[in-house]
Amino acid sequence: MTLTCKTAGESHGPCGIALVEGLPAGLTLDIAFINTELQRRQGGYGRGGRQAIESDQVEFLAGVRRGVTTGAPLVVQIINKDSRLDDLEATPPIHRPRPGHADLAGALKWLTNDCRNTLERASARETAARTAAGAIARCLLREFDIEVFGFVRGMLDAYAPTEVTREGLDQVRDERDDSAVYCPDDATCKAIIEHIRTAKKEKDTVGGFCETYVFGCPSGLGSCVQWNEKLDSKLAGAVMGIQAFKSVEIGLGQECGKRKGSQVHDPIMYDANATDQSHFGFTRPTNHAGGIEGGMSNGMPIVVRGTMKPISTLLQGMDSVDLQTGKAERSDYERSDVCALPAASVVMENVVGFEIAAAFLETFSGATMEMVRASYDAYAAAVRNIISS
Ligand code: EPS
Repeated sequence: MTLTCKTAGESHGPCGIALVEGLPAGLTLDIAFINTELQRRQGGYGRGGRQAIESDQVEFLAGVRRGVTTGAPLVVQIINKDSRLDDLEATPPIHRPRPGHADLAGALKWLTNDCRNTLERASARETAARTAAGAIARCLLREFDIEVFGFVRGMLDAYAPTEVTREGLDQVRDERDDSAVYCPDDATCKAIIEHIRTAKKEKDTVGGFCETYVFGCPSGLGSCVQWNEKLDSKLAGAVMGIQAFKSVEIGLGQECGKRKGSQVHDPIMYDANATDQSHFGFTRPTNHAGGIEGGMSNGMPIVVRGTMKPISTLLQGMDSVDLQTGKAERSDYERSDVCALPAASVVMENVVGFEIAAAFLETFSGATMEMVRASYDAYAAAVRNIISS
Protein backbone atom coordinates (compact mmCIF):
# COMPACT_ATOMS: atom_id res chain seq x y z
CA MET A 1 0.00 0.00 0.00
CA THR A 2 1.23 3.51 -0.83
CA LEU A 3 1.97 5.83 2.08
CA THR A 4 -0.39 8.79 1.77
CA CYS A 5 -1.40 11.79 3.85
CA LYS A 6 -4.49 13.96 3.71
CA THR A 7 -5.19 16.82 6.06
CA ALA A 8 -8.36 18.60 7.16
CA GLY A 9 -9.06 21.63 9.30
CA GLU A 10 -9.43 25.40 9.25
CA SER A 11 -7.03 27.83 10.90
CA HIS A 12 -9.64 28.92 13.45
CA GLY A 13 -11.70 25.71 13.45
CA PRO A 14 -11.62 23.26 16.36
CA CYS A 15 -8.59 21.26 15.18
CA GLY A 16 -6.27 20.14 12.42
CA ILE A 17 -6.34 16.49 11.34
CA ALA A 18 -3.97 14.27 9.37
CA LEU A 19 -5.08 10.94 7.93
CA VAL A 20 -2.00 8.82 7.23
CA GLU A 21 -2.42 5.53 5.41
CA GLY A 22 0.11 2.88 4.44
CA LEU A 23 2.37 2.58 7.47
CA PRO A 24 3.28 -1.00 8.38
CA ALA A 25 2.16 -2.49 11.68
CA GLY A 26 4.68 -2.58 14.51
CA LEU A 27 6.30 0.83 14.12
CA THR A 28 6.95 2.42 17.51
CA LEU A 29 6.19 6.13 17.36
CA ASP A 30 8.47 8.51 19.23
CA ILE A 31 5.75 10.84 20.46
CA ALA A 32 8.21 13.17 22.24
CA PHE A 33 10.07 13.62 18.93
CA ILE A 34 6.83 14.31 17.01
CA ASN A 35 5.76 16.92 19.57
CA THR A 36 9.21 18.53 19.52
CA GLU A 37 8.85 18.99 15.76
CA LEU A 38 5.46 20.62 16.34
CA GLN A 39 6.95 22.97 18.95
CA ARG A 40 9.81 23.88 16.64
CA ARG A 41 7.30 24.64 13.89
CA GLN A 42 5.55 27.08 16.21
CA GLY A 43 8.76 28.90 17.01
CA GLY A 44 11.33 31.10 15.32
CA TYR A 45 11.86 34.84 15.48
CA GLY A 46 9.31 36.74 13.39
CA ARG A 47 6.16 34.89 14.43
CA GLY A 48 2.99 36.84 15.30
CA GLY A 49 0.61 36.61 18.26
CA ARG A 50 -1.06 33.30 17.39
CA GLN A 51 1.76 31.09 18.59
CA ALA A 52 1.49 32.53 22.10
CA ILE A 53 -2.02 31.06 22.20
CA GLU A 54 -1.38 27.62 20.74
CA SER A 55 0.62 24.74 22.20
CA ASP A 56 0.49 22.11 19.49
CA GLN A 57 0.71 18.45 20.31
CA VAL A 58 -0.52 15.24 18.73
CA GLU A 59 -3.44 13.17 19.85
CA PHE A 60 -3.92 9.82 18.10
CA LEU A 61 -7.54 8.99 17.27
CA ALA A 62 -6.94 5.83 15.20
CA GLY A 63 -4.32 3.41 13.98
CA VAL A 64 -2.05 3.52 17.05
CA ARG A 65 -2.20 1.33 20.15
CA ARG A 66 0.12 1.99 23.09
CA GLY A 67 2.35 4.08 20.86
CA VAL A 68 2.73 1.42 18.15
CA THR A 69 1.11 1.44 14.68
CA THR A 70 -1.50 -1.26 14.03
CA GLY A 71 -1.35 -1.17 10.21
CA ALA A 72 -4.77 0.52 10.05
CA PRO A 73 -5.26 4.14 8.86
CA LEU A 74 -3.81 6.52 11.40
CA VAL A 75 -5.65 9.69 12.41
CA VAL A 76 -3.84 12.39 14.32
CA GLN A 77 -5.45 15.50 15.76
CA ILE A 78 -3.96 18.85 16.81
CA ILE A 79 -6.33 21.05 18.80
CA ASN A 80 -6.70 24.76 17.95
CA LYS A 81 -7.08 26.81 21.12
CA ASP A 82 -7.96 29.88 19.02
CA SER A 83 -11.12 28.18 17.73
CA ARG A 84 -13.80 30.69 16.73
CA LEU A 85 -15.03 29.81 13.26
CA ASP A 86 -18.74 29.83 14.13
CA ASP A 87 -18.50 33.26 15.78
CA LEU A 88 -19.30 35.83 13.09
CA GLU A 89 -17.85 38.71 15.08
CA ALA A 90 -14.60 36.89 15.82
CA THR A 91 -14.15 35.67 12.26
CA PRO A 92 -15.92 38.31 10.12
CA PRO A 93 -16.20 38.21 6.33
CA ILE A 94 -13.13 39.44 4.42
CA HIS A 95 -13.96 41.53 1.35
CA ARG A 96 -10.63 43.18 0.47
CA PRO A 97 -8.30 40.38 -0.72
CA ARG A 98 -4.59 40.45 0.15
CA PRO A 99 -2.34 40.36 -2.94
CA GLY A 100 -0.27 37.16 -2.84
CA HIS A 101 -2.69 35.31 -0.55
CA ALA A 102 -5.25 32.74 -1.74
CA ASP A 103 -8.03 35.30 -0.98
CA LEU A 104 -8.90 36.53 -4.48
CA ALA A 105 -8.23 33.29 -6.37
CA GLY A 106 -10.44 31.45 -3.85
CA ALA A 107 -13.22 34.04 -4.14
CA LEU A 108 -13.17 33.63 -7.92
CA LYS A 109 -13.08 29.83 -7.67
CA TRP A 110 -15.88 29.43 -5.12
CA LEU A 111 -17.96 32.32 -6.48
CA THR A 112 -18.15 34.46 -3.36
CA ASN A 113 -17.15 37.98 -2.30
CA ASP A 114 -16.20 36.73 1.19
CA CYS A 115 -12.62 35.39 1.32
CA ARG A 116 -13.03 33.93 4.83
CA ASN A 117 -13.59 30.26 3.86
CA THR A 118 -10.61 30.34 1.53
CA LEU A 119 -8.18 31.94 3.95
CA GLU A 120 -9.19 29.64 6.78
CA ARG A 121 -8.25 26.54 4.80
CA ALA A 122 -5.33 28.11 2.88
CA SER A 123 -3.71 29.26 6.14
CA ALA A 124 -0.29 27.88 6.98
CA ARG A 125 -1.82 26.59 10.21
CA GLU A 126 -2.51 23.49 8.10
CA THR A 127 1.23 22.74 8.10
CA ALA A 128 0.97 21.62 11.74
CA ALA A 129 -0.89 18.51 10.53
CA ARG A 130 1.59 17.87 7.73
CA THR A 131 4.52 18.33 10.10
CA ALA A 132 2.99 15.73 12.42
CA ALA A 133 2.52 13.31 9.50
CA GLY A 134 6.11 13.85 8.39
CA ALA A 135 7.49 13.35 11.89
CA ILE A 136 5.46 10.12 12.19
CA ALA A 137 6.92 8.88 8.90
CA ARG A 138 10.41 9.83 10.07
CA CYS A 139 10.04 7.40 12.99
CA LEU A 140 10.19 4.69 10.31
CA LEU A 141 13.21 6.27 8.60
CA ARG A 142 15.10 6.43 11.87
CA GLU A 143 14.72 2.64 12.22
CA PHE A 144 16.91 2.45 9.11
CA ASP A 145 19.40 5.16 10.18
CA ILE A 146 17.99 7.69 7.73
CA GLU A 147 18.31 11.20 9.17
CA VAL A 148 16.48 14.25 7.83
CA PHE A 149 17.81 17.69 8.67
CA GLY A 150 16.29 21.05 7.70
CA PHE A 151 17.43 24.59 8.38
CA VAL A 152 17.25 28.19 7.22
CA ARG A 153 19.94 28.99 4.67
CA GLY A 154 19.25 32.72 4.43
CA MET A 155 17.19 35.63 3.14
CA LEU A 156 17.76 38.82 1.13
CA ASP A 157 21.56 39.40 1.22
CA ALA A 158 22.22 37.01 4.16
CA TYR A 159 23.26 33.49 3.16
CA ALA A 160 24.89 30.94 5.49
CA PRO A 161 28.15 29.38 4.21
CA THR A 162 27.57 26.33 6.44
CA GLU A 163 28.56 22.97 5.02
CA VAL A 164 26.25 20.16 6.11
CA THR A 165 27.74 16.67 6.34
CA ARG A 166 26.67 13.56 8.20
CA GLU A 167 29.91 13.62 10.23
CA GLY A 168 29.30 17.22 11.33
CA LEU A 169 25.55 16.87 11.70
CA ASP A 170 25.37 16.82 15.51
CA GLN A 171 27.25 20.11 15.75
CA VAL A 172 25.27 21.81 12.98
CA ARG A 173 22.01 20.61 14.57
CA ASP A 174 23.05 22.09 17.91
CA GLU A 175 23.92 25.38 16.21
CA ARG A 176 20.57 25.41 14.43
CA ASP A 177 18.71 24.65 17.65
CA ASP A 178 20.53 27.47 19.45
CA SER A 179 19.54 29.93 16.74
CA ALA A 180 16.39 32.07 17.00
CA VAL A 181 15.86 31.65 13.25
CA TYR A 182 17.03 28.01 12.86
CA CYS A 183 20.14 29.08 10.96
CA PRO A 184 23.38 27.36 12.07
CA ASP A 185 25.67 30.26 11.11
CA ASP A 186 25.85 32.97 13.79
CA ALA A 187 26.59 35.94 11.52
CA THR A 188 23.81 34.98 9.09
CA CYS A 189 21.43 34.46 12.01
CA LYS A 190 22.12 38.00 13.27
CA ALA A 191 21.64 39.46 9.78
CA ILE A 192 18.33 37.59 9.36
CA ILE A 193 17.03 38.86 12.72
CA GLU A 194 17.96 42.40 11.67
CA HIS A 195 16.11 41.99 8.36
CA ILE A 196 13.00 40.75 10.19
CA ARG A 197 13.18 43.66 12.65
CA THR A 198 13.46 46.17 9.82
CA ALA A 199 10.59 44.56 7.91
CA LYS A 200 8.42 44.76 11.03
CA LYS A 201 9.25 48.45 11.50
CA GLU A 202 8.39 49.10 7.87
CA LYS A 203 5.11 47.14 8.27
CA ASP A 204 6.46 44.76 5.66
CA THR A 205 7.32 41.02 5.53
CA VAL A 206 10.25 38.82 4.42
CA GLY A 207 10.70 35.27 3.09
CA GLY A 208 13.90 33.39 2.30
CA PHE A 209 15.61 30.08 1.62
CA CYS A 210 15.31 26.73 3.44
CA GLU A 211 17.32 23.58 2.87
CA THR A 212 16.77 19.93 3.77
CA TYR A 213 19.35 17.12 3.74
CA VAL A 214 18.58 13.42 3.95
CA PHE A 215 21.51 11.29 5.14
CA GLY A 216 21.61 7.50 4.91
CA CYS A 217 18.93 7.24 2.23
CA PRO A 218 19.73 4.04 0.29
CA SER A 219 20.00 3.87 -3.47
CA GLY A 220 17.01 2.53 -5.35
CA LEU A 221 14.18 4.80 -4.16
CA GLY A 222 11.97 6.33 -6.86
CA SER A 223 12.00 5.22 -10.50
CA CYS A 224 12.92 6.42 -13.98
CA VAL A 225 10.12 4.34 -15.49
CA GLN A 226 7.31 6.90 -15.23
CA TRP A 227 7.59 10.69 -14.85
CA ASN A 228 5.41 10.73 -11.78
CA GLU A 229 7.37 7.94 -10.08
CA LYS A 230 10.55 10.00 -10.00
CA LEU A 231 11.72 10.80 -6.49
CA ASP A 232 12.63 14.37 -7.41
CA SER A 233 9.19 15.02 -8.91
CA LYS A 234 7.60 13.79 -5.66
CA LEU A 235 9.89 15.90 -3.49
CA ALA A 236 9.27 18.96 -5.65
CA GLY A 237 5.50 18.46 -5.40
CA ALA A 238 5.66 18.11 -1.62
CA VAL A 239 7.83 21.21 -1.15
CA MET A 240 5.83 23.32 -3.59
CA GLY A 241 2.77 22.21 -1.64
CA ILE A 242 3.97 24.16 1.39
CA GLN A 243 2.15 27.47 1.73
CA ALA A 244 4.10 30.39 0.18
CA PHE A 245 6.81 28.25 -1.49
CA LYS A 246 7.70 29.51 -4.95
CA SER A 247 10.64 27.38 -6.03
CA VAL A 248 12.31 24.03 -5.35
CA GLU A 249 15.78 22.89 -6.34
CA ILE A 250 17.56 19.55 -5.99
CA GLY A 251 21.35 19.57 -5.58
CA LEU A 252 22.94 22.29 -7.71
CA GLY A 253 19.46 23.24 -8.92
CA GLN A 254 19.28 26.30 -11.15
CA GLU A 255 23.07 26.67 -11.00
CA CYS A 256 23.18 23.71 -13.47
CA GLY A 257 22.12 26.13 -16.21
CA LYS A 258 25.26 28.19 -15.69
CA ARG A 259 27.78 25.32 -15.95
CA LYS A 260 29.02 22.82 -18.53
CA GLY A 261 28.39 19.09 -18.06
CA SER A 262 31.88 18.32 -16.78
CA GLN A 263 31.31 20.85 -14.00
CA VAL A 264 27.87 19.50 -13.11
CA HIS A 265 28.00 15.69 -13.09
CA ASP A 266 29.51 13.76 -10.20
CA PRO A 267 32.27 11.27 -11.18
CA ILE A 268 31.59 7.66 -10.15
CA MET A 269 34.03 5.78 -7.92
CA TYR A 270 33.89 2.39 -6.21
CA ASP A 271 35.22 1.67 -2.75
CA ALA A 272 34.91 -1.99 -1.75
CA ASN A 273 35.46 -0.96 1.87
CA ALA A 274 32.41 1.33 1.92
CA THR A 275 29.67 -1.12 1.00
CA ASP A 276 28.10 -0.67 4.44
CA GLN A 277 27.06 2.88 3.50
CA SER A 278 23.84 3.97 1.83
CA HIS A 279 25.63 4.19 -1.57
CA PHE A 280 26.83 0.57 -1.13
CA GLY A 281 30.38 1.51 -2.16
CA PHE A 282 29.54 3.68 -5.19
CA THR A 283 30.94 6.93 -3.82
CA ARG A 284 31.04 10.32 -5.52
CA PRO A 285 33.62 13.03 -4.83
CA THR A 286 30.94 15.69 -5.35
CA ASN A 287 27.16 15.63 -4.91
CA HIS A 288 25.88 18.16 -7.41
CA ALA A 289 23.01 15.79 -8.26
CA GLY A 290 21.77 16.15 -4.69
CA GLY A 291 21.53 12.37 -4.31
CA ILE A 292 19.10 11.80 -7.19
CA GLU A 293 19.87 10.70 -10.77
CA GLY A 294 17.20 9.63 -13.24
CA GLY A 295 14.54 10.16 -10.61
CA MET A 296 16.19 7.56 -8.32
CA SER A 297 18.22 7.93 -5.16
CA ASN A 298 21.89 7.04 -5.73
CA GLY A 299 22.81 6.66 -2.06
CA MET A 300 24.42 10.09 -1.69
CA PRO A 301 22.80 12.64 0.64
CA ILE A 302 19.59 14.07 -0.78
CA VAL A 303 19.71 17.86 -0.92
CA VAL A 304 16.56 19.95 -1.44
CA ARG A 305 16.32 23.74 -1.41
CA GLY A 306 13.10 25.75 -1.26
CA THR A 307 12.24 29.43 -1.56
CA MET A 308 9.49 30.93 0.55
CA LYS A 309 7.97 34.21 -0.58
CA PRO A 310 7.37 36.96 1.99
CA ILE A 311 4.09 36.48 3.92
CA SER A 312 1.27 38.15 1.99
CA THR A 313 -0.45 39.79 4.99
CA LEU A 314 1.21 43.23 5.19
CA LEU A 315 0.48 45.59 8.07
CA GLN A 316 0.76 48.50 5.60
CA GLY A 317 -1.73 46.76 3.26
CA MET A 318 -1.47 46.76 -0.53
CA ASP A 319 -3.61 48.07 -3.33
CA SER A 320 -6.65 45.87 -3.71
CA VAL A 321 -10.35 46.00 -4.55
CA ASP A 322 -13.44 45.72 -2.33
CA LEU A 323 -15.26 42.68 -3.69
CA GLN A 324 -18.63 44.10 -2.61
CA THR A 325 -18.30 47.45 -4.37
CA GLY A 326 -15.58 46.98 -7.01
CA LYS A 327 -13.87 50.10 -5.65
CA ALA A 328 -10.12 50.46 -5.06
CA GLU A 329 -9.22 49.88 -1.38
CA ARG A 330 -6.21 48.81 0.65
CA SER A 331 -6.19 45.07 1.41
CA ASP A 332 -7.60 43.79 4.72
CA TYR A 333 -5.20 43.08 7.61
CA GLU A 334 -5.49 39.88 9.59
CA ARG A 335 -3.18 39.12 12.54
CA SER A 336 -0.18 37.41 10.99
CA ASP A 337 3.58 36.77 11.09
CA VAL A 338 6.29 39.12 9.80
CA CYS A 339 8.37 36.08 8.87
CA ALA A 340 7.59 32.37 9.16
CA LEU A 341 10.76 31.16 7.44
CA PRO A 342 12.12 29.25 10.48
CA ALA A 343 8.74 27.47 10.81
CA ALA A 344 8.75 26.73 7.08
CA SER A 345 12.15 25.05 7.41
CA VAL A 346 10.61 22.64 9.93
CA VAL A 347 7.65 21.97 7.66
CA MET A 348 9.98 21.37 4.71
CA GLU A 349 12.14 18.98 6.74
CA ASN A 350 9.07 16.95 7.62
CA VAL A 351 7.35 16.88 4.22
CA VAL A 352 10.65 15.78 2.67
CA GLY A 353 10.88 13.08 5.34
CA PHE A 354 7.35 11.95 4.49
CA GLU A 355 8.14 11.59 0.77
CA ILE A 356 11.35 9.67 1.49
CA ALA A 357 9.40 7.31 3.76
CA ALA A 358 6.74 6.87 1.06
CA ALA A 359 9.39 6.02 -1.55
CA PHE A 360 11.14 3.72 0.93
CA LEU A 361 7.93 1.78 1.62
CA GLU A 362 7.16 1.56 -2.09
CA THR A 363 10.57 -0.07 -2.65
CA PHE A 364 10.66 -2.17 0.54
CA SER A 365 7.00 -2.89 1.16
CA GLY A 366 5.48 -5.10 3.83
CA ALA A 367 2.48 -5.29 6.14
CA THR A 368 4.71 -5.32 9.22
CA MET A 369 8.01 -3.71 10.21
CA GLU A 370 9.65 -7.15 10.16
CA MET A 371 8.63 -7.64 6.53
CA VAL A 372 9.85 -4.17 5.56
CA ARG A 373 13.18 -4.87 7.23
CA ALA A 374 13.51 -8.25 5.51
CA SER A 375 12.84 -6.60 2.15
CA TYR A 376 15.44 -3.90 2.84
CA ASP A 377 18.04 -6.42 4.04
CA ALA A 378 17.49 -8.58 0.94
CA TYR A 379 18.04 -5.56 -1.31
CA ALA A 380 21.17 -4.49 0.60
CA ALA A 381 22.64 -7.99 0.28
CA ALA A 382 21.87 -8.14 -3.46
CA VAL A 383 23.17 -4.67 -4.31
CA ARG A 384 26.50 -5.44 -2.61
CA ASN A 385 26.91 -8.28 -5.13
CA ILE A 386 26.45 -6.16 -8.25
CA ILE A 387 30.18 -5.80 -8.91
CA SER A 388 30.93 -9.53 -8.70
CA SER A 389 27.77 -10.85 -10.39
C1 EPS B 1 -1.72 32.62 8.75
C2 EPS B 1 -2.08 33.64 9.63
C3 EPS B 1 -1.73 33.61 11.06
C4 EPS B 1 -0.54 32.71 11.25
C5 EPS B 1 -0.92 31.37 10.65
C6 EPS B 1 -0.91 31.48 9.17
O1 EPS B 1 -2.76 33.06 11.87
P1 EPS B 1 -3.73 34.00 12.72
O2 EPS B 1 -4.53 34.71 11.68
O3 EPS B 1 -4.57 33.09 13.56
O4 EPS B 1 -2.86 34.90 13.52
O5 EPS B 1 -0.16 32.63 12.61
O6 EPS B 1 -0.07 30.35 11.04
C7 EPS B 1 -0.44 29.59 12.09
C8 EPS B 1 -1.51 29.79 12.83
C9 EPS B 1 0.45 28.46 12.34
O7 EPS B 1 0.22 27.72 13.31
O8 EPS B 1 1.43 28.32 11.56
C10 EPS B 1 -2.14 32.63 7.33
O9 EPS B 1 -2.96 33.48 6.97
O10 EPS B 1 -1.66 31.80 6.53
